[in-house]
Amino acid sequence: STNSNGPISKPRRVMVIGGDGFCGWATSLHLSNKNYEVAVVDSLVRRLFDHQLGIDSLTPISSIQNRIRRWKALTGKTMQLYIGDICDFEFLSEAFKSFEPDVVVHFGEQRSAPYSMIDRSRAVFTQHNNVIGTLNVLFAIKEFSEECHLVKLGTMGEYGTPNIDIEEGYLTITHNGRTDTLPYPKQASSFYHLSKVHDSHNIAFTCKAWGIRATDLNQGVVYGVRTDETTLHEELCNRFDYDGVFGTALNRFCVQAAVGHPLTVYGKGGQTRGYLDIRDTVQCVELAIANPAKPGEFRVFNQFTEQFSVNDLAGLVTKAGKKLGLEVQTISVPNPRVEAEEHYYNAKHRKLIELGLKPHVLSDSLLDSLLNVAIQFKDRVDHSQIMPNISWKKIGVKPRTAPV
Ligand code: NAD
Ligand code: USQ
Repeated sequence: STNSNGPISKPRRVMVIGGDGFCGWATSLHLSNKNYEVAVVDSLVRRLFDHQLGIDSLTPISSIQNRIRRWKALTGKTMQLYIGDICDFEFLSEAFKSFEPDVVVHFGEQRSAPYSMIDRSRAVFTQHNNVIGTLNVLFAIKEFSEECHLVKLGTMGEYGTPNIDIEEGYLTITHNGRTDTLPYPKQASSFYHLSKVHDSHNIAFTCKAWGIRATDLNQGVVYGVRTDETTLHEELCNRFDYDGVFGTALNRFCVQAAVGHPLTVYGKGGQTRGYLDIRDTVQCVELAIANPAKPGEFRVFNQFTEQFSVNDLAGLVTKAGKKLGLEVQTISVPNPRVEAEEHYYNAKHRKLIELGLKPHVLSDSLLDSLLNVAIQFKDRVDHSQIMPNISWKKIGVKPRTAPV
C-alpha cells in the first residue's frame, strides 16, 4: 500500500547490542524517540567490570530495567530487553527470532584499551568477546534476517598514526604500474584496538561472501554525557567514566579539573585523535540507519568531528576551568602506553557530513556544562582511580586484581 509520500512503512526495528553502555544507552533513547522500535541487548558485563575493578560512573546510573520503565512512563514508548551474552549463540538466536530486527547496531564489546592490556586473561577475554561476538552477529544475520543492515562500531584507532592522510576505509594505490583500491592499512596499538581490526576483516569478508550489508563506523574518542533524551529524568542519566581504565581523555580532564587534580597528559601530549560529542554519536548512527549500505557492501565511515592533541585538550580545559574559578594544573605522566607522542595526523571525515551530519563542535558552553556536571558530582570521585596504572610493557600472564 502507498500514500502520497510513497510506501507506508512500519517503524523499523533496531536491535541495539550494548544498549546499556555509554554510547548504546544514548542511542537507544534517541532511536526510540525517533519512533524506531528498539530492543536493547546487553550482558551487563560492563557493570561487572566496574565491580571487579572497584570503579564507578561519576554520575549515578539506574538499572537497565528502571531506565526502560522510566522511559515508558515519560513517553509511552516501549523498548524490548534481552539480557544475555552475544558470545552465547543460542541466546543471540532467540533474541533475533523473537525481535526480527531490520537493523542491528553493535556497540556490545569490551572497549577499553587499558583493560585489554591488564594481563593475559583480559587480553584474551577482550579479543574473544569482541571477535566471537561479532562473528555470531554475522551468522545470526545470515541465518535469520538476511536483509538486516549491520551498523558496527569500529574505531579510528584501527588506522594508528601513519605519516600520510587517513582515508575512509580504503586507499587507492599504484604499485609497479598497476592501481587498486584496497583496505586502508591497519596499525592498531592495543589488544582492544586490534580486536576491532579483526572484526573489520570478518565483516568485510562476509559482505563479499554472503552479501551482508554493513557499515563500519570508525568512531573517534567520544566526550560529553548529556543528550536531549538522557536529560529528561535523572533515571535516564548516562554513565560518565573518569577512571584510568575506562575514562577517556576529555571527560577525564573535566573531572580532574573539578576535583583539583592536575590534568594527566601522558608523555609529550602530542598524541592527536579524532573526537566527537556524544550528541553526534547518536546522530551519526541514525544517519547510517536511515541511509543503509547496499547488499554486499562493506561501507566505512570515519565518525568524528574534530582533531585535537592531548595538549590541546588540556589547554582548553584549563581555560574553561579558569572562567569557573578553578585553578587547573597540568602534569606530564610517564606514558603507560606505547604510542607516538609527536606525529602527523590528518584523517578524512566527509561521508557522514555528506549524509547530513550537523556537528556539535567543541565549544566553551559544552566545556562549561561538562565541568559543571563534574562539579555537581565531585563528592562521588574516587581520587585513587585517577592515575593510570596499566602498562603496555609490563603486561604479563600473572593475573592482576585491582590494587587496594
Ligand atoms: P560501554 O562499555 O559503556 O558499553 C558497552 C556495552 O556492551 C556494555 O553495556 C556491555 O555490558 C555490553 N557488552 C560487552 N560485551 C558484550 C557481550 N558479549 N554481549 C552483550 N553485551 C556486551 O562502551 P561505550 O563507550 O558505549 O562503547 C560502545 C562501542 O563504541 C564500543 O564498541 C566501542 O569500542 C565503541 N567506541 C567507543 C568510544 C568511546 O569513546 N566511548 C569511541 C569509539 C568507539
Ligand atoms: N591520554 C592522556 N591522558 C589521559 C587519558 C588519555 O594523555 O588521562 C591519551 C592517550 O595516551 C591517548 C589519547 O589520550 O593517546 C586517547 O586516549 P583515550 O583513553 O581517551 O582513548 P582510547 O584509549 O584511544 O580509547 C577510546 C575508547 C575506545 C575507542 C577510542 C577511539 O575507550 O573504545 O575505540 O577511544 S580512538 O582513540 O579513535 O581509537
